[in-house]
Amino acid sequence: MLEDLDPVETREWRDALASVVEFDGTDRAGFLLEELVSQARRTGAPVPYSANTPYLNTIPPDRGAPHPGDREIEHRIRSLIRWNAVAIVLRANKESSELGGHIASFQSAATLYDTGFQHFWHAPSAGHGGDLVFVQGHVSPGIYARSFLEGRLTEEQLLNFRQEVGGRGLSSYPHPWLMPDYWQFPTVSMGLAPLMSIYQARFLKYLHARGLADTANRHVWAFLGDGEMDEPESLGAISLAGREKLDNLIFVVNCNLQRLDGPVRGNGKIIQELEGVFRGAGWNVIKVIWGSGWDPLIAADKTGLLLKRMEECVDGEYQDFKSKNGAYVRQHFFGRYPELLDLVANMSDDEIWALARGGHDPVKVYAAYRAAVEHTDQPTVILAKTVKGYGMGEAGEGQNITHQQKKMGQDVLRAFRDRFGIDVPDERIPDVPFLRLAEDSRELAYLRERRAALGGSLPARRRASRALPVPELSAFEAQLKSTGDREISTTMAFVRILTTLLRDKQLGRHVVPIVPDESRTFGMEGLFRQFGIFSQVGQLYQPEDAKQLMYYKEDTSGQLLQEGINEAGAMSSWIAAATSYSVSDTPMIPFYIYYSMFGFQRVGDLAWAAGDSRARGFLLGGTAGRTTLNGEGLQHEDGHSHLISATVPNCVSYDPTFSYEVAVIVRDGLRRMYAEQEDVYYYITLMNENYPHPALPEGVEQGIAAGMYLFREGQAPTSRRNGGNAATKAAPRVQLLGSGTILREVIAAADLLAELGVAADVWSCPSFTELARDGMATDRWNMFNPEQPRRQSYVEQCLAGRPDGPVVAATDYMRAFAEQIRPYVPRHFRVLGTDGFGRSDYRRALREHFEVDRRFVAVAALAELAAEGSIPAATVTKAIASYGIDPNKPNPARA
Ligand SMILES: Cc1ncc(C[n+]2csc(CCOP(=O)(O)OP(=O)(O)O)c2C)c(N)n1
Ligand SMILES: [Mg+2]
Repeated sequence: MLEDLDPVETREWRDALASVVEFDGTDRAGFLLEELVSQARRTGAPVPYSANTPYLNTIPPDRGAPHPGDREIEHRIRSLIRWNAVAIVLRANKESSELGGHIASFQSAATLYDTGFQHFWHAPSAGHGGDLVFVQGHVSPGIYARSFLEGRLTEEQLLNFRQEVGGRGLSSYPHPWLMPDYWQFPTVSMGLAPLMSIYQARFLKYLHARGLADTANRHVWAFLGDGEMDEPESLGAISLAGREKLDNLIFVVNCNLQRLDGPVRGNGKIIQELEGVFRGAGWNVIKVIWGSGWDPLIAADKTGLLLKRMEECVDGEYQDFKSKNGAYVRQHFFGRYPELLDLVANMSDDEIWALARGGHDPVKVYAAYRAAVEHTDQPTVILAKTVKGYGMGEAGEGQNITHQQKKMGQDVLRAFRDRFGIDVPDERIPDVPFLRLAEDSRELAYLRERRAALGGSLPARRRASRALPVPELSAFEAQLKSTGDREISTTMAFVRILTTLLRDKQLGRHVVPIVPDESRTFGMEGLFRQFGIFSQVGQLYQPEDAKQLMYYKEDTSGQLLQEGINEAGAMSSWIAAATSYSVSDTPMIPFYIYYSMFGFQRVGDLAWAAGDSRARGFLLGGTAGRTTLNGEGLQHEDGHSHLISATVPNCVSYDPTFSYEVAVIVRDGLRRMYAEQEDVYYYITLMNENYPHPALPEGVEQGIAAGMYLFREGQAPTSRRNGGNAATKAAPRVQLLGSGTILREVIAAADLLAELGVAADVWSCPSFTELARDGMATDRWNMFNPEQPRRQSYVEQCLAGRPDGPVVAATDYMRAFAEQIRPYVPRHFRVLGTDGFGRSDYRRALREHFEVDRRFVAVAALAELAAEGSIPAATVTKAIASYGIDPNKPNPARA
């Protein structure tokens, strides 16, 4: 702090400012100050930068929009909701605390939600597409409590809170998978809601700009915890929201100063910290710190001492005050300075205790929300200060233990009842009854009138939208033909399929290509000019490559979403597009293509949330395969994304080899997701290795989709060993399975085996994961139907038609990928795969290193034939030697 060298002069400047404010208003005052600051900076005066404003409400008392509701009625409604929310958790934990649930978080946020429900959030209705509300996961009891009052949920459902098996109860947290007509957004994995909500808001702008849906009056509201803001994902995309001027986005951060273990910022102030961060990112920040009761005290604070006290207290102290009582606040907050004690001298301890925080004051919250929805050109964050466990008294108010508190004793419940004026007689307190509003009550009429005015009840989720006309497979004719000698990659095949879809008269508009700064990697730069890159401001510069055919074109109606180096953001962008059928009744077909290594393992939690969200769309893992993307090394070469994708129950994944397989899979995905409206999404790996592609064999489409088809039948060789007497002694035979580029090694292995007199049938297996899922389902059916004829899994059906002999599978993924089908292979079965860290080298060297090239496939087949007794073990030894394989080479899984 600089010293005040001339207090009289200082006073003159202050007075001058005060008179400007009085006669010309605050805007003029702000203008003059900016001029002065700018002038001072030019002279080199040290003008310190501060991203913060004083620790006061952003909206002064006389500036806020007045609350239009009946505050008494609203208070009574809110009190009942508070009670029922407590009852839901207490009753779920009556017998044992096995089920859990949270009380304190909702109690701190009740006014924040209620104000939205009563006055702001539109349900989808005529003339309004509906606002999108991301509810903080663990406040779900509060939301159920309101739905109960509205008559949308039964007492039985409340009693079954967190008992979701069999669909009888209410889900612990917001899960569209479990309550598909109710919850829109899964939020409880902290940090995902802030990230996903930003992209939902941006996608609404995209739909509007492209003329696909009118989203102009819709807002996205994300309710977040102050502790949750510590997740990197929470803040990771806020600069995008600022840059893109997402004025349809409102964050409400419930600053109850606590997280699970203790204070969020005991030694600092979370509100001030977040204010600085969001202002720096270009957001409109509205702080709602003090309730109306503080207004006269702040107005009377002529010396600024009250503000000084407010600013010097850290959150740890503020939390402590609210865990005590009015006398304690008088002594420890006001008591620091005698003048402040004077300020509250005529207030009782109870009155001091009743000085509420801004987030508990409907008037302050309403004014903030109104200002937020009216603000243009910037997203808004509302930082609302509250008390965690508000009203819970001794059971947890402001206490470090409050987050986990699932019990409230009789005395505490009685105190809670009295504090909120709830009508429950003493003798009924032990039952913690669920309370309804009387049919003829003013409260119920009010509640209904408010929701009717806003278009209906929320939360509500749309399950299905209109079906889209999906093209016939023949639309991808070029991909179904042989490429002859021309060598292409599956990535190139995919880009052509994508281009065909983009040009499709009916479907094209719905296609959303998404890239995280990798278009050139995948040969997609041709799409820039043809379809444009979405930008809300168009292109304010002439691109450097403007004269070229495929220049970098940004456009207000661009179709491509270029997300920059930001996989988490791009994935959230994909989720927004993939849920557009539900959120905006506008089915969209997103294709997000990225380095497969930076997909499921990088943003796995978002992939899981996408499953919960019932997202529909395509993920394309480009440059896939541990040995296929060869020069990039250990952190690029993916040999396991298929294992992670298999963990998402409604993710259907494929590892195709040939261009026609990609076409069949994409077309089948379109059919399932956009014609049948199944809630699945597709993960397809694509490779950058070039090779010739054969034509679509006849009748294999279903096999491709199911995950396996006979690609080539092994010729019964006129083997030397059999002396050309194949008719009398059948040649030994194996079944070879493969996927991705390694299928080509498998095909080559069949040729090697033929030279040794072994017949090999070759199967292309585009999805070991789908095969395994079918196998498990069949197995389960058999277990439960012991007296019925046994059903065969699809793998068994395929193999049943083939002569006996061992099975070998090889892929460019870890062994566990193909191992998934072992239970359904009732034969000798050996799996090859790429376990171990990748590294950079030629593909040939890598496939040798990981033991997945044709020679190893052939040796594996021979080894199994020997184990079966069909050939002598010496044949295997001989093959190992003749192929030049070093049997003592280090194990790649450990190297
Ligand atoms: C990614 C993730 N990590 C941890 C948790 C467990 N968790 C649930 S609530 C919570 C504390 C939340 O504190 P805050 O964000 O301040 O919300 P409040 O309850 O105070 O409103 C934690 C740690 C989680 N749900 N998600
Ligand atoms: Mg908190």
